[in-house]
Amino acid sequence: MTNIKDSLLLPMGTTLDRFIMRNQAHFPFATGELSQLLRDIALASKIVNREINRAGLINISGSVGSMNVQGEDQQKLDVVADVRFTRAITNGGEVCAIISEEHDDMIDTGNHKGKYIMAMDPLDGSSNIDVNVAVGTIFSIYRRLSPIGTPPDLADVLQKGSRQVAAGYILYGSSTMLVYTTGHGVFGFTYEPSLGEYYLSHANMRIPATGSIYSCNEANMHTFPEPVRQVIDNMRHEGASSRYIGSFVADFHRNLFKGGIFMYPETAKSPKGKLRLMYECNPMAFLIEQAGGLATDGTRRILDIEPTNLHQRCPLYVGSKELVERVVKQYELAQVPA
Ligand code: P6P
Repeated sequence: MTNIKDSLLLPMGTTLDRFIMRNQAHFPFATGELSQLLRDIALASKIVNREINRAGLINISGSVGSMNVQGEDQQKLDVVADVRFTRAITNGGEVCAIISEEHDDMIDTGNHKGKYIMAMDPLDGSSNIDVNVAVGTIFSIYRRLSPIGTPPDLADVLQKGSRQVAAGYILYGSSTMLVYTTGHGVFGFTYEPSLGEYYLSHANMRIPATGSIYSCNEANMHTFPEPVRQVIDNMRHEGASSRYIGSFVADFHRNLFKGGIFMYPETAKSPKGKLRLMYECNPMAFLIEQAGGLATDGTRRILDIEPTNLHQRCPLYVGSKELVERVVKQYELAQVPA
């Protein structure tokens, strides 16, 4: 019996639902709404996961033939993911307003008694789906500022990242993982599709203090700011590896485990950087700081940036503390008058 117990009868572990319930006391104003909101996100991710896994079998890959607010070619699965998350979050009733990469304006969900705001990139890296590369969903959650029972306003959704109450991502990769924080550490859950459950697989995730991986699109190297080129040059001389999947969630997730730095500087093509503050940079900055890392735009902590536009972009350097500090140091040196 012992052998069977050692191998076949291992406990399945803690489900996401049970983990959320056990840690509800951590959540500010713990009256269950944030717990329910996290469950709603997990539910939507299970539906999107199923549709991504079938992408090659049903006519859901490729482009819609229209552009999103970013001027990017909208993929069918971008629209599918946006609808699935927006519908699940709206039906859940806890969120009064949503910002989505796929919508020009703030979405008023009609849940005016909802206490929360959500910003999301429903499917980041979606152009990679046709070639079976990992993609992800990124979400960021705030408490509303306007009185409960009234319609949400712009001030509710334009809050700086340090005011987030939760943030996370779902990585649809070789396995599907949901990684999130509520400000009490970072926790990773792996999806068991045969049971339709997320199970706690990585508790209190911490990024190594340094690393030997840098992630950037080296084709833009010649237009990177000098401080960034200096950091990359130094890492190359130290024997670092360049690893860039072109799917932010996947690059971020690898560096979280192995140590490293993801860089998307301002470039000639994206003079303010490419990644969006509200639903890419802020949530990942919250996560990385909770995991012991740092996130900056070169001169400012990402979480301190006061947003002025729903879809504003900013340069992003995020990852191991020692590596991000190198970028900050090089920018400080560049500021020193000759
Ligand atoms: P580039 C995907 O479109 C994305 O938003 C991120 O997932 C990824 O890190 C980045 O853009 C890739 O951009 O300019 O290197 O192709």
